[in-house]
Amino acid sequence: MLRCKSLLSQTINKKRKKNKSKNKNKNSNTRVSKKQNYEEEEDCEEGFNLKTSAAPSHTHGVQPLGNLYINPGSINSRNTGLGNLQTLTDELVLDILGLLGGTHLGVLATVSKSFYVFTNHEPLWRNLVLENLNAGFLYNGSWKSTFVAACYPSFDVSSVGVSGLRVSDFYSDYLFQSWLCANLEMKPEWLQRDNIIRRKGISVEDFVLNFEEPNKPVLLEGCLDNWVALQNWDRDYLLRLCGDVQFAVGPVDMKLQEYFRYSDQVREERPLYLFDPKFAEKVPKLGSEYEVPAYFREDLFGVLGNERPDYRWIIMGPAGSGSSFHIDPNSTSAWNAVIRGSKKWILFPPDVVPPGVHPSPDGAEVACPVSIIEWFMNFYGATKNWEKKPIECICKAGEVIFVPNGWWHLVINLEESIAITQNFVSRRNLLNVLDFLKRPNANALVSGTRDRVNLHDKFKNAIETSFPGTIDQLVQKAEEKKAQQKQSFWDSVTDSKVGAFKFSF
Ligand SMILES: O=C(O)CCC(=O)C(=O)O
Repeated sequence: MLRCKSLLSQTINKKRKKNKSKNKNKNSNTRVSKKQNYEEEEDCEEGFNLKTSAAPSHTHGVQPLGNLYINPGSINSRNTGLGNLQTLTDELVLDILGLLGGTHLGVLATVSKSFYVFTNHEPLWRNLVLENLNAGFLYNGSWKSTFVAACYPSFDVSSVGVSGLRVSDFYSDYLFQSWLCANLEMKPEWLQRDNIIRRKGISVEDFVLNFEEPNKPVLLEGCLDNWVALQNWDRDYLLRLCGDVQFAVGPVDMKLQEYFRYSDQVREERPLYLFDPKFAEKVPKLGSEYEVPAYFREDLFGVLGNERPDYRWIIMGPAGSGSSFHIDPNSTSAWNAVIRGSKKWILFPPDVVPPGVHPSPDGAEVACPVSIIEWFMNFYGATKNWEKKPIECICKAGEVIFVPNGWWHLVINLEESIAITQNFVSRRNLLNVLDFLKRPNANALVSGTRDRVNLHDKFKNAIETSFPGTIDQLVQKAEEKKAQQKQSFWDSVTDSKVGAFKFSF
């Protein structure tokens, strides 16, 4: 195997040079020409830049499938090394390998170059770690070595290079794309559009009238100026305060110090994100070092006391982490305050499903690209011609974004970031939330609480008790507004003077 490694890397180096000179003179828009110079180059064609950090990239030399056709005489060792399994798609091969434990993956890796590449696919090892080592693990440069170090402490993982062997003739779009998405920098054109309304120092009435009532996003500046968190919350402070406290990180709990160890080393397509709804109970000082901005103080779920669904989260993650397209839970609105770092936001109104996003008819599930960066690569361009342009911005430390209910949103951290977000229900949104909680599939839709089916009745009763008559008043107001809207529509279509469309037979 070692002899093999040195031969292979020579071949790769030669090929890399050849491809580079070819590409310079070509302006094809196929996937192949975009990506063929991927191997540890800083720049890809067409403005793609690869990350420059020293973290290993675990490519094993996988090339996009199109390169097979421009490398005459090349045989795809992906197929020869899989034997009869070669007819399966890459996803299926990986699904099957996902059923195996670490030992069997390790044995299979010795079967052929193809099995070596597939069994070293990092997400397989990530799943093994997250599923089997949820009592704690120390990230060790790669998920595979993390798993091996935890399961076989006597084995010296440092003796095996983390980036592993390189295979010269393995072609797979699926595996290549996974590697590319983990290593791609955000393109400047993905960050340029900034069309959100920004406001500083507006009154609560102004906010309600111009943004909350019409359900429109706004970026608020200057309203965190007196937050202690804005002064204090950096890594050193947080490590001193709660370095050994466990926070929710994806499907596992991790000590903050271990999460930072992971996020310092990691370079993967979907970095684990620290997103903890119980942070203020775990570390009360964190809860006391910020306050809800005046615009969002009416929070009617509060009437449920301890039975309210999860509503506040501390969020931390490295560059590239974030939240893929979703609508916020239970039809609530939200605010998100950046304390450190910066976040790119893309928001679509409730009646526009973003490109590349496919919600199920009942809204309970959403199919979307594997990662945020994949969405940018494959779908961001489509928003240029989309019927309703998204609202976009970069939200920086000290700024807060208001996310109105029902809006689709995607967020990616442009640098290591720390934020607080809260979801809330005010009078402006109460009827929407009650309607949502009453849907026939509430059991699948409602989230953040165990008692999903009964939440509607509990909430409605608690509101009736704390604010008698409020729901009736809101219903009446909503009906009046609807009637008014109907009226003004008919006024406009029947009044030829206003120049609107007029019926004629
Ligand atoms: O990653 C983030 O900061 C955004 C979080 C978010 O979208 C949400 O809480 O709904």
